[in-house]
Amino acid sequence: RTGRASKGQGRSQHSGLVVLGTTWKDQDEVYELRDWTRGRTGNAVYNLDHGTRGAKGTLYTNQSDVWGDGRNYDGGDTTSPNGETAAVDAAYGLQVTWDYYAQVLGRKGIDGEGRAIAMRVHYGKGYDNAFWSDACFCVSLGDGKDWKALTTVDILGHELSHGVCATTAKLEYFGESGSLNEANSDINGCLIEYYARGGAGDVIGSWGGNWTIGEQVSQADPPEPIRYLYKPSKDGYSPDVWSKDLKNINVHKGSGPMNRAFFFLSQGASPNRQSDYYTNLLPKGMEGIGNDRAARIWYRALTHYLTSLSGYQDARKACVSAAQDLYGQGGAEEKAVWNAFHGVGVGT
Ligand code: ASN
Ligand code: ZN
Repeated sequence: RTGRASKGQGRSQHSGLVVLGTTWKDQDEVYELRDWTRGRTGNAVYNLDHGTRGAKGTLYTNQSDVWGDGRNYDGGDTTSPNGETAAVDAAYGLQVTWDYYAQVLGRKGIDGEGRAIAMRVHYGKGYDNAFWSDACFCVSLGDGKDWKALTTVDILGHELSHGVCATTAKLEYFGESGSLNEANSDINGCLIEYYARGGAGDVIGSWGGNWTIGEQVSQADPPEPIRYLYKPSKDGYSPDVWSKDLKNINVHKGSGPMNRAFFFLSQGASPNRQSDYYTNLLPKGMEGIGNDRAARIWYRALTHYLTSLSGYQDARKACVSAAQDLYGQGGAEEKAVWNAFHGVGVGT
């Protein structure tokens, strides 16, 4: 390593003021947006400056250890070509994802062995998406056009969790396995947002964790999330319940029933709650087991039982086995798993 680990101050767009792991380079007298406390060779953030090529782009450096301006970059904002603020959000989202995997799930980084991650911001022009790539072990982030900069905690947690899946179950990105791959990313994206902010965000638009993805990048008023885990069909496309047709739909929609099963597993379902949070498939409702236990069950299923072509039935069996391994046979956790899958039409 060259340079000394430092703690910078970040002024993010989506997460307020944050502390960032940075590096002071004595010989160049600059700070780098590289975090030696996470990632064997330092997790780092790079500027693609609206390009789409080049393995990494330019590493962010700064004269001071204060980064970004905290502005709200609406989609289509072209005044921030090299804007550091997107880099702050990218660095922060990676940090909290890294810490969630370490502290909640006992996993060392994305690949399990602490391999460093590159975050590439300002990908393309008005690019309205974000994506993970196995080839570069990196995440690429657009500035958005219809959406705001795609650098929120839930979206970064989603993309980085594709890297976790790629180094564990390796769920193939089509059919039911692809839907489970997407669900793994949505589930962990939400859990990471809760981990970072606590649980006060149930109401869309308020600060805190919630069971939607992408509510912060919406430019609508009130905000319209990209996906709803508690009731996937609220997006107008995704099914709430499994069916045999599911294997033929887009993986970002086929993820719906698994997302909802996970919501029930964590939060339960009660006939007394608003109908969006309930299903007639669970006429008496069910008890949830909370985020941490649900997270550990899903993660054990992903790392010990699911394989590249697993589908929904396999996911149910995997979660039952994982719950038994972690919490004992016939316990409340195992029961919650059976109920949660039953609530989306998988198993009895
Ligand atoms: N943001 C999308 C995802 O992570 C990008 C894609 O469809 N590949 O699933
Ligand atoms: Zn995805």
